[in-house]
Amino acid sequence: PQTIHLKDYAPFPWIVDRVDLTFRLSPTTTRVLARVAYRPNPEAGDGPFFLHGEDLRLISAAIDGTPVAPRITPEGLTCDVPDRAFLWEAEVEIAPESNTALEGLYMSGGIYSTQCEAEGFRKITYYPDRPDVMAPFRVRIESAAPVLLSNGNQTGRGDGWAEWDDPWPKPAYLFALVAGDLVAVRDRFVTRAGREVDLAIWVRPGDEGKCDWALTSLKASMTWDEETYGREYDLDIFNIVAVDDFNAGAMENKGLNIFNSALVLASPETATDRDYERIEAVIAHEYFHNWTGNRVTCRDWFQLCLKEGLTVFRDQQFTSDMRSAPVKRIEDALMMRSRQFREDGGPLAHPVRPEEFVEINNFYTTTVYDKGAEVVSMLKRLIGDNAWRAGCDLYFERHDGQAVTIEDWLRAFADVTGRDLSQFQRWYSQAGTPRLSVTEAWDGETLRLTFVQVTPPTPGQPDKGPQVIPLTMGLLHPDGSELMPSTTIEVTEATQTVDFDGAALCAKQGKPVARPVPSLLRDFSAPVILDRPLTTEDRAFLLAHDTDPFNRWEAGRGLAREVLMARATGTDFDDAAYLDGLRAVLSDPALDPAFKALVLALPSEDDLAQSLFDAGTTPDPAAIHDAAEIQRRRTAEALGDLLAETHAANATPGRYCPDADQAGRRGLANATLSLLSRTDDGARAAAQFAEADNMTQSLAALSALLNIGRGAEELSTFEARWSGDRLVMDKWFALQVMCAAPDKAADVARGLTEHPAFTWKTPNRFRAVIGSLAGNAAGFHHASGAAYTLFADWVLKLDPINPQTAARMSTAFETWRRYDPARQERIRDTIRRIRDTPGLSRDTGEMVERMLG
Ligand code: HT7
Ligand code: ZN
Repeated sequence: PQTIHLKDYAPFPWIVDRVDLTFRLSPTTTRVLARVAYRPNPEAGDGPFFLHGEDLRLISAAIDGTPVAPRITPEGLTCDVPDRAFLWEAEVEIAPESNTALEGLYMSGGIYSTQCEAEGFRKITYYPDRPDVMAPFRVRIESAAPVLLSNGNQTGRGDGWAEWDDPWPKPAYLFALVAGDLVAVRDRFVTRAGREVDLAIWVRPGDEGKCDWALTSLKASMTWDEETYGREYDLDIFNIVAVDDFNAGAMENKGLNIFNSALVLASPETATDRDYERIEAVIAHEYFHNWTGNRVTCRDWFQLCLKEGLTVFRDQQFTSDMRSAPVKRIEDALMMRSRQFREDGGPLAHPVRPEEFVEINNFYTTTVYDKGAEVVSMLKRLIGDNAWRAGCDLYFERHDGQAVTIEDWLRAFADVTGRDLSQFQRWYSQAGTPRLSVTEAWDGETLRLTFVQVTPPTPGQPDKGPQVIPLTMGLLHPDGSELMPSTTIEVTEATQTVDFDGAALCAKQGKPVARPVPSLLRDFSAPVILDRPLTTEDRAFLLAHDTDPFNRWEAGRGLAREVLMARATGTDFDDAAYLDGLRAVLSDPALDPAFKALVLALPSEDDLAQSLFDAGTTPDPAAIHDAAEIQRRRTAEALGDLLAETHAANATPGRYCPDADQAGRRGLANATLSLLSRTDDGARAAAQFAEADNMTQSLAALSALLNIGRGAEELSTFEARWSGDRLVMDKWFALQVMCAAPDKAADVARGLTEHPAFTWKTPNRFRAVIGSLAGNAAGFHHASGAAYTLFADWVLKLDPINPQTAARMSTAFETWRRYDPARQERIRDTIRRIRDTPGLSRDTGEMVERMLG
């Protein structure tokens, strides 16, 4: 397969002035007629007239009405064309019903739907399917289906047809069409400028009652983007459609967002608090793309982080504003460390802006999205809020309607601030997580911090230069008070020292002179690994006194980690400081329940495996699992009464509402319930399951029971009640695999693949069973190797049907080099088995080659 390089970028030699598409829909023989007005691009060099096209049956092609005979290959066609403006017409035939890859035009539960990002439009018609070719689209849909939707505004509707006009030039990846038997839940939004926008959420009949939250979230997003960034909506209609078969979470097609139904539909009985929060965030994310992605788009797919990193950053800001900012920051840091650091430290590491790819779908990664958002966040932190807003305004004003690059993005901020951002740009070009080591020296007066930054080699990048690390920090007096306001220092050198006049700071606060205690990387101000020798006492001190919520949580996390790492490696360790810390946090009435729940949660087993590996120890997944289980029991025994009180006080915060306050209280109650089950034999969990009137409490109770090896009866009750609800049943499938004991996980998953409701071609169901197996760390890495085999068998079965999802699944093996020789050999043989399978897709092929290195 061909590797595409960023350095080879060249503009398309023609400009597209207009696209007119007519669809005659049929499940097996849809006809697509394209009329496209081309003219030579004066800013591009010469080149062949090449149009992308895959799996299309060309019926006819003509230029200015004269039939032509293009040369067709599996990737597209070339044709001799005049050196002037001309009208291209082509008719093709496609079969949406047999499109199981879910790219292009496909059918999901009888509904026609499209997914064109990144390169799906080429499965609909012959076209320059690249993001820098932008054009206005008009669409005519002919079909007996009752609902016919496309981008933009509807301009005509008759019996069996509808016409749509999108006036905003867009790349083909933002094209969308939906047709089928759908019902709308409607609302209206008036923009700041007075534009009246009809909002509609389209769902399968019967799901109308589950759209309120998505609509509420959409209106909140529209208001927030006006207030925070001055960005308004620009069409008269905003449609969202929920479909069941979807490779990802959602898609920001212009004026017609298409969503995985799991990220739209919610009712208290069927969705958890976590689902509500995700729906709110993803609705916002796709809406925010209207400016960051659609109005200003990417020149090429190497620039993907330009829209995704920025839009994730914007949705994170939105969630912080709607809910708790500290809790959101901790959750984002957890996500970075568990997923992105893992990717950055393994064979799939790549820069936020990659420089080569085989299959672009493989680069919709946590590095591009989440590290991309962290890079945006650092930029804002470095230049300050006012310059941030001015730079964004300039970026939108300068590039509206254009397809641009990271250089264009950074230039807006360099121009606004006069700053040289060339070193900052390394965050986009260098892969790997910087490790920042800090040492302290105190001479009775001055506190000297010495920073050393190293970014380890990653595939194709042996040497790295130092990066600009914004390090937000504070200093605490040993009596627990703050000695100075939080400040951000810029670490830019490989080795750098910073001095603080500790004596003067103490004197200024009227305190006796004493060695200050630094609180570093507050608010997780940069995506780095902070290497800092802290004692248990230091951690306990910071947990008790730090005013930065992130670092307070971090200190508690550090205490938990040292206990678990010691236990997992067979070292004696006193957990008194950890338990005292938990006691203090749980008893503090001033702390947010959601924050308490985060402190109570142990680091995940995968996280611990990575920490041990980073510390030079080979992780043993079984020992890590046992260490965590033992600690949960010990915590339950030591804190029993306090946990019980906390559960009782928070479990039923009133009539169900998905807001942050109630969700935080339920989250805390459920964290305590899980611990209490270790000592009450599941009595409270069984009672909660029996009484729960919402999915959050029902599922948490079931999970608590399954985690202690009980809950068989409740599982059956749950199945009987929810067998008709596909989204709830996904939870039922996933929970059983996630909570299975390590030696049973593969068998549980295998058993579920034989369940009549295991509709494996639906990505949500596949992920619920097979994806969850990889999420059960001790089960996945069980020494028998049974889970590796089962997992690979299913990836191989899915691959010819849906390569995109299969490739993504295969990344479960990316950590294989962490483990002992026996496991390494097993996993390597499994990856090789996948690689050597005849007919393997380009998607999965690229992933396994990269993992083998
Ligand atoms: N921009 C979208 C990314 C995407 C995608 C969505 C659905 C199916 C396949 C997809 N491939 C890429 C979603 C987003 O980030 O907003
Ligand atoms: Zn996005």
